[in-house]
Amino acid sequence: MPTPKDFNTINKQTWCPGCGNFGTETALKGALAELGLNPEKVVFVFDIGCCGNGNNWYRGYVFHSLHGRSIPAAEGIKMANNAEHVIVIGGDGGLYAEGGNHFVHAVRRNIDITCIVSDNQIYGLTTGQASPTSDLGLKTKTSPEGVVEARLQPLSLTLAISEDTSFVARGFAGDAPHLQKIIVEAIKHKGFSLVDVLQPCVTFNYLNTYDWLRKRVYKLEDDKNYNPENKMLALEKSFEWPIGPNGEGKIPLGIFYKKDKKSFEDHFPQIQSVPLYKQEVKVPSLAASFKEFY
Ligand SMILES: Cc1ncc(C[n+]2csc(CCOP(=O)(O)OP(=O)(O)O)c2C)c(N)n1
Ligand SMILES: [Mg+2]
Repeated sequence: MPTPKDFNTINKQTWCPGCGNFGTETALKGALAELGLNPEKVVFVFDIGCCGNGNNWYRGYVFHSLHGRSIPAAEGIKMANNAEHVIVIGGDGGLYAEGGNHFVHAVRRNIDITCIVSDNQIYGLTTGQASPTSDLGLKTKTSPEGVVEARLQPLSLTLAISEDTSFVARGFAGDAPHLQKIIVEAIKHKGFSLVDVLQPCVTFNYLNTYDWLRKRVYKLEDDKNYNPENKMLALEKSFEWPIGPNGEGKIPLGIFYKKDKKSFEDHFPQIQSVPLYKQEVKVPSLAASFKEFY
């Protein structure tokens, strides 16, 4: 049986003490071990950012992409080898801003990738600029008077993208056991799964701290009437977010929406029994065509 430690490398993390990435790492490695997966069955595709630096501390097949380009890399990997689990780990900047276009189309495509967003509501690695999920009024290096743009609601966006949105969830890095349960379900889910993780950035985001989040989060599943198959209810819940100068309001956590749908790679009969990378590729000789240009 694999253990979370099997996913460790010999390197030591350089995240700031208390960084939310530690909670997410504990939950994700715990989820993989709980699912009985060995490192050679998993491909981690990291975006750029503090979260992306995890590429040094996760054992498995690991790819470190460009900023905002982790999703297309992951899609290519999944199509080349649909037998393995592909997990994207990126930031709110990389996945909702620079890579927002790729994110939208991967959701629409419903390709079988687990997408874990380290949502610290700021650009961490570049030392604190506003991101699409920064709260109104947050003072950063790019918003010295406070953010004036409306916050992107990533869960609402994902639910609204198309009929093929199939798994939308949110966890909190300060509650790793709960986050682990969500990630287990996300990895088991066939199709694109979003796990937005609220992750305090203890160095640059002075507003959305562990205390601030702890006071506001609650679990959807605590309400026995919550039905994660009801898309309109999920959409309504996805807009719940604290507003106003004192951050009045609550933040739901858990699986907002889940629906079984055919995933992108399942539409291709050619790769159902043998993954593409194992198939013999017959490359026709181009010599005759090139002769025309001699
Ligand atoms: C195409 C491109 N644009 C900008 C950068 C500079 N850059 C590196 S990390 C980063 C911010 C990362 O923020 P986020 O994605 O939220 O990750 P975090 O560091 O917060 O985990 C930026 C803008 C880059 N490396 N590549
Ligand atoms: Mg960030």
